[in-house]
Amino acid sequence: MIIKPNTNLLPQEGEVLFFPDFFNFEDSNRLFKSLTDNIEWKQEQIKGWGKVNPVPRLTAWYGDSGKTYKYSGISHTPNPWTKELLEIKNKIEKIAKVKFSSVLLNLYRDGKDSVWWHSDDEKELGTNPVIGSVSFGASRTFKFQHKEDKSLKTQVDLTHGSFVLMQGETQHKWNHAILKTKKVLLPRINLTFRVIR
Ligand SMILES: O=C(O)CCC(=O)C(=O)O
Ligand SMILES: [Mn+2]
Repeated sequence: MIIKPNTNLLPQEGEVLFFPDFFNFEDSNRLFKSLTDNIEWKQEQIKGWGKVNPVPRLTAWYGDSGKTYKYSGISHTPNPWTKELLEIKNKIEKIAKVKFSSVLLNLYRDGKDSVWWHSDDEKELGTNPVIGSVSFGASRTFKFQHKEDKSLKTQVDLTHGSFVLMQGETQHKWNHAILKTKKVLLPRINLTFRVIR
């Protein structure tokens, strides 16, 4: 499917705008390599049903000092912004028209890594949060499903250098996921920029 930049992927209740090739190929390659090498990637553990399991991806948290954030039961204290992260943040803020205070990074080592159905509706993000999502590396399918009417679904392939802006009621009305796939053998990095109140 060819998607026009700046059109809403959701049929109702929320806005998800997709910008493929937001970063050109050369910048995308450079940023993918420097994030792979220089971010402090961590293997977090997640507790549930009396068990402790590794989160199925590596993660890192960067942002303004003093903004801690709970995600999947884990409390994160951010690392300070790096030059590359500020470069990405400055570029997407021109479109998002907000100042992001933090970023959660995910490194999916291959198709076995994933993020299960959820929405980013933690109270620290406030009502109708604006979330800017940037992807580098292997393409992965980003799926949406409406929280009440589960027959409402949509999806988009998040390609190298693409940008997704999620806003309005998106996080309150829709869940999203990156599901496991046998087809992807290469790594992907995703950055979700957030405004923590
Ligand atoms: O990897 C992605 O594109 C999505 C990541 C995500 O939903 C999250 O970290 O909250
Ligand atoms: Mn999310």
